[in-house]
Amino acid sequence: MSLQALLFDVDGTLVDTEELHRQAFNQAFLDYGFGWEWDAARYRDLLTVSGGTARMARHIDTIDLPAAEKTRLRRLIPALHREKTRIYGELLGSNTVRMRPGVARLIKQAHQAGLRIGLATTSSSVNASTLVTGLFGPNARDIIGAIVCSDEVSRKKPAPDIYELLLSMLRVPASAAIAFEDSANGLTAAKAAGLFTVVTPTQWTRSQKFVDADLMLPSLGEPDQPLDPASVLRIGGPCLELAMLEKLRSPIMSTLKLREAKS
Ligand code: XBP
Ligand code: MG
Repeated sequence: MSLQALLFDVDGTLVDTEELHRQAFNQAFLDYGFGWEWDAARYRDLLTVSGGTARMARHIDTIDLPAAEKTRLRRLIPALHREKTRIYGELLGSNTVRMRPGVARLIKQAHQAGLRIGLATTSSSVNASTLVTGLFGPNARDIIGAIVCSDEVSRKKPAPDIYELLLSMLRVPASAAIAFEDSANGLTAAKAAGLFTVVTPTQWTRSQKFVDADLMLPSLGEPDQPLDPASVLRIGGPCLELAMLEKLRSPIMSTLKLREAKS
């Protein structure tokens, strides 16, 4: 079935925002008088947990405190996450956030070719709408056909729910769409939804395992920011173009990839 939609994860794929999230978490901890500071290494570990509230719960689980104190702190998570989200919104407003290499170019190519574009994020809807308006302007929804956020599904990534809902909102079968992700949880979610998935990790997720990625690239590249020789060989050009995707996702290419992986 011909390609009808491109589905992008947000944090780490559309834009590299995890540093701003990390700063927002740390500022919220400070505002609450907690002596917690997530440095880059700690945040990289905690990013294996999807969703800020679950991430904070995991942190509480790992610190050495009496059970009653942990219970008290867990009760504060919703308020703490609202504070973090407020601060993150301010950081989005005071920092220039650009799409990762090749993303704006590929979305434009796809939109002009009549494909539908969807966003699927584990982040909260208030973050996603602030970001999308900042990136695509007031007419963002002319380009982005649907956005699904964590608060709209019962199970976050790595469950497929977010991608299944996005596909149904775009009225596209999984066989006619391609997902773009940066994390192992996101890849698992997309594959469980039956999607051909391109993974472009960031410094925050590079050490994660991407076992069944259909295509791994450092980024989507740009004509003036060509990819590394191995990636160029894999996709047949200096950066990922819409025209390449049809061929790359064909069953023949998948078989060849399988053979390459086994050799
Ligand atoms: C990334 C996440 C989010 C953000 C933090 O989402 O896992 O939790 O790190 O945002 P995705 P929240 O890569 O799926 O876009 O604090 O709002 O969860
Ligand atoms: Mg992500």
